[in-house]
Amino acid sequence: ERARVAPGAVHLPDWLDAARQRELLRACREWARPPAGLRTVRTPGGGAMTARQVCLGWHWYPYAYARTVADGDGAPVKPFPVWLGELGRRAVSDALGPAQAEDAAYDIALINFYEGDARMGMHRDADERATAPVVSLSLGDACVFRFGNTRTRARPYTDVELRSGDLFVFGGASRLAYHGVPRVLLGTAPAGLGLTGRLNVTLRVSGFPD
Ligand code: MD3
Ligand code: FE
Repeated sequence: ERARVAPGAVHLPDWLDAARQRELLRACREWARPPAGLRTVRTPGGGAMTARQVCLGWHWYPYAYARTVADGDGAPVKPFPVWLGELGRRAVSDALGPAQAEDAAYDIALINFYEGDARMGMHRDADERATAPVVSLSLGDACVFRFGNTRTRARPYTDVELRSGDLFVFGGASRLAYHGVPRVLLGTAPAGLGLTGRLNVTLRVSGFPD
């Protein structure tokens, strides 16, 4: 059942059926291959993200976007497929209504692979220029997703369990809220999927010129 976690933040559990989850996983595994494949993201402070990432359309590195894998093998970033943009608009339409989906031209996908004790600290996604909703799709092991507020990475926040197949859309006032993944619930992936660990796909509108 759908749940509105905050204004503009809508959770639709089990939005992708088992067959669509398998299709999306298969695509993610192809995108993860080099060149411009899965990489470890290093932060300017000398740390590294524990989730590994691959990007489509635009390559994210802390804290900007580029067309090549500036912090990896230097290859051009893989193209953002048309079908993924259609999936994004369908997601926004189902979560927020068709009017919100109309001119959402999705052109960035960030795919995070969580293995072992990978997590993601509280942060805001503020490197895009457009204000269109962010679409999040989860595959594999469930996680604790922490949805915070727009002022501080600390409380108040709401913890929500995200499971394989879940859709979460973050628009309006929620677009700039702090959020993170304090833990992955290892071994909770659906038996038929063939994934150990967790994978999250976010779709974004860059607002950058081509
Ligand atoms: C709320 N990913 O890629 S998905 C990220 O599960 C990111 O890998 C997490 O945070 C993950 O930046 C969380 C939920 C999510 C994604 C983007 C958001 C929540 C968001 C952007 C704005 C507000
Ligand atoms: Fe984020």
